[in-house]
Amino acid sequence: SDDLDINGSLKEFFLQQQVYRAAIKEIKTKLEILDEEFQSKYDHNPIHHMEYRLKSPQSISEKMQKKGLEITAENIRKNLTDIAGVRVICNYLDDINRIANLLLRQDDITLVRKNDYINGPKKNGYRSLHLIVLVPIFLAEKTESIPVEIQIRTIAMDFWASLEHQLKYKGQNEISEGLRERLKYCAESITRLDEEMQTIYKEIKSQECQTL
Ligand code: 0O2
Repeated sequence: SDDLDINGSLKEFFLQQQVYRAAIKEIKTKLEILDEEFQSKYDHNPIHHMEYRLKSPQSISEKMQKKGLEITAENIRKNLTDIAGVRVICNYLDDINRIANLLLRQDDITLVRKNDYINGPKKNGYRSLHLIVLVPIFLAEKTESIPVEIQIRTIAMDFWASLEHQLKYKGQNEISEGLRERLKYCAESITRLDEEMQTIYKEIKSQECQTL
């Protein structure tokens, strides 16, 4: 019947989606375990919250077109490393590297690429730590290494990135040079806030240690 007449590549695409969803679950669980350990050992949660997304078929095909590649299951798998996306929003600046390093030292995680937009922010002021990692997914008949893009940032960086993303995509026109400068200035103010909040946190913690 028509219902069973799924064409080969579409079927493969749905099967792929399932492994990308599994990869998100694996990363999510690993990060939750680390966060819970920190909570019980140090009474501190490095992670404020996490967000997850599977790239939509429409954005997959847009990105493939931009790269000038034919849309086949194999090409997608080989060329797109951000189909599975996890965003980790941390409380403090130091939590970002702490979380990244603890994840990367796990035996089954392979780092493919690290983009440190915190030590080297983008020209527009964007800051975040981006990791592309491979995580093994154990299926019935084989094991697949699946790429996941992990964006790690503070609450403050996330606030800026969310609003900047909306402004960029909402407006019909290009953002003027003057407004771009002002957005960048906001990003710099946020950097100072993040540093100050980190310092305040450390001072409070060290006072607590002295009174114990
Ligand atoms: P979406 O909708 O978030 O998925 P790539 O473009 O991924 O092949 P690149 O340049 O290495 O290659 O990627 P990058 O810059 O490391 O990471 C891309 C993702 O980071 C973007 O995903 C955004 O989520 C985020 N990002 C990067 N730059 C900016 C920025 O200037 N502002 C904001 N708000 N977010 C940014 P996508 O695919 O663009 O979109």
